[in-house]
Amino acid sequence: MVKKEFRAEPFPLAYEAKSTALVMIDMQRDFVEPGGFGEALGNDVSLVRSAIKPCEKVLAEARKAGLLVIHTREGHRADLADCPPAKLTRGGKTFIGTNGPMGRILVRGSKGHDLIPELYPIAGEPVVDKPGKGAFYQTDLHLLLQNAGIKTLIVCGVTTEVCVTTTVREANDRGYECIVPSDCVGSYFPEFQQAALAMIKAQGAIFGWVSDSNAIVEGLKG
Ligand code: C5J
Repeated sequence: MVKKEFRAEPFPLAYEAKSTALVMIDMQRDFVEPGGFGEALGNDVSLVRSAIKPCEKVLAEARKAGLLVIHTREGHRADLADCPPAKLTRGGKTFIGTNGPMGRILVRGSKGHDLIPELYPIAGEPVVDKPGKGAFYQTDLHLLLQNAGIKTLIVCGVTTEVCVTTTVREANDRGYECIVPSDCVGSYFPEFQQAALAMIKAQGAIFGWVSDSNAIVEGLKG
């Protein structure tokens, strides 16, 4: 057994490459490119785009180290039958399923629903389509991870306080150890970014560890 470790807070996280996966959460055009869902909600997408380069670095190293890499996409069926009606209208406005500059917002198959070219999956990397914020909710992610013998997750993507931390909480309850590189996750709200990361590692890693892209790359090279 080859145990290595990642530098992290609140303490280093031991891991084995063969039981570690990189999970790239929702790096979709709708969230990180101008004209998508994120911007339709009134957000400045430049704040989440800062995660792209660090994610590229971690993704390249994970591929080199032979880690299982899984990508997720948030989105719905074209008829929105899998979208709770309560989510369709928020604050008197409708976003999900309406037409945006990149097609129907958060609808599978639209341009905005696609993953950004910088972090596009390569052959053999599963893409998990999720109808909710958490990547385990109504998906086969747990099954894929269990069948591959995965115990540790490196979780990157957007947005930190919504889909990333929802997924980390779900993963923690299912027995996975999660490490989140702080520069590989992004939020439209700097104060939420900071608070979400602080919550993960609080109370002796209450639901995970926080690190950064350099520490992950160093750990993988180890
Ligand atoms: C949101 C996500 N923020 N991927 N989705 O609605 O974080």
